[in-house]
Amino acid sequence: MTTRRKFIRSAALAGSVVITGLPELLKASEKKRPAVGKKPVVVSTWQHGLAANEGAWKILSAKGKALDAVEKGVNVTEADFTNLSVGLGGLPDREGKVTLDACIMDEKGNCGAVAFLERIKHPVSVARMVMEKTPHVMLVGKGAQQFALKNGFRLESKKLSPGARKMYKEWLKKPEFKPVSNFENHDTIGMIALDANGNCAGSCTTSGLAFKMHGRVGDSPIIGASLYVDNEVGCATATGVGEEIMRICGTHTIVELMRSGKSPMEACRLAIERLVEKSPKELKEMQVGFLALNKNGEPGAYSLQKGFNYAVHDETGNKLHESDYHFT
Ligand code: SD4
Repeated sequence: MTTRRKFIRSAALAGSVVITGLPELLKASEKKRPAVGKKPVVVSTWQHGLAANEGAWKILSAKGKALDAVEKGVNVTEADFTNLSVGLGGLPDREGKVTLDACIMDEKGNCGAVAFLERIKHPVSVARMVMEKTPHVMLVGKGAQQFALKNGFRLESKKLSPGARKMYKEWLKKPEFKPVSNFENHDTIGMIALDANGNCAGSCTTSGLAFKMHGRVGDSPIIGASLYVDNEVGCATATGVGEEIMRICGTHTIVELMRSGKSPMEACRLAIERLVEKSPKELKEMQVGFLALNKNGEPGAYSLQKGFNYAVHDETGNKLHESDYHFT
């Protein structure tokens, strides 16, 4: 028997307006719902998403779980020591320390996160362990590191990557903090996926804003800000200036907009508009990019500024797309 909840959901996914609960209309609306054709599919932020998607696709194409795909996918980016915005190769804070933030969420609403974590190569995998092995959602700093070490992770070197060392030295000549619009076309990686069984999951991992204050944590480990998954509706992830994303609980807002019938792109656009409307800050120099995926496997994105791109891998291949944006 179809419940009212399922009816609202199917109408929302079909992009139609819910007018009445008549059983006849209900059937018609369910028939009109687009075939769930594009699954599995994985979507991730920025150009580095292309390589990460390949990692995720190995799992998705073998009918594996979205949760495994979003962990293994972003592990590829975390392991790339030349990447200046994700993992231990990332740019440090103003004290020269690389501090990592990450989170993960599955189709059942389970979630885990780590923040302000030092010297661990795969923060997203520690986040998954927090989700699976503890009664908590988030561990931070020393406690997160101790938990990781107790659970088989290795303490890595304190040394900055060559690229990060060079940029940090440069920055020290005139040390002022200014969030940049986007950095060499890559930044935080957020990944969202729908697997062959129709389940969603997502992950997000970053070294955070370059040259931030020591102890600063952004949106990336915050469920509802950088990442949100609701298996009835879809999922969303975020990149950019975390302080702005947190202010509007960005990805939770997007998932709720999709629940009420908006397409992923519309939902991301409305969230960007909300952010512009609510922010007390001058946003012209800042970047925020939102990325969403609904249960039909339809992705969508929107950003504050030009330049945000995202990678989509489905059965037709792995391609980079440019996002539409607010400030023209
Ligand atoms: C943060 N959202 O720490 C992350 C990093 C990022 O542009 O995406 N920077 O705020």
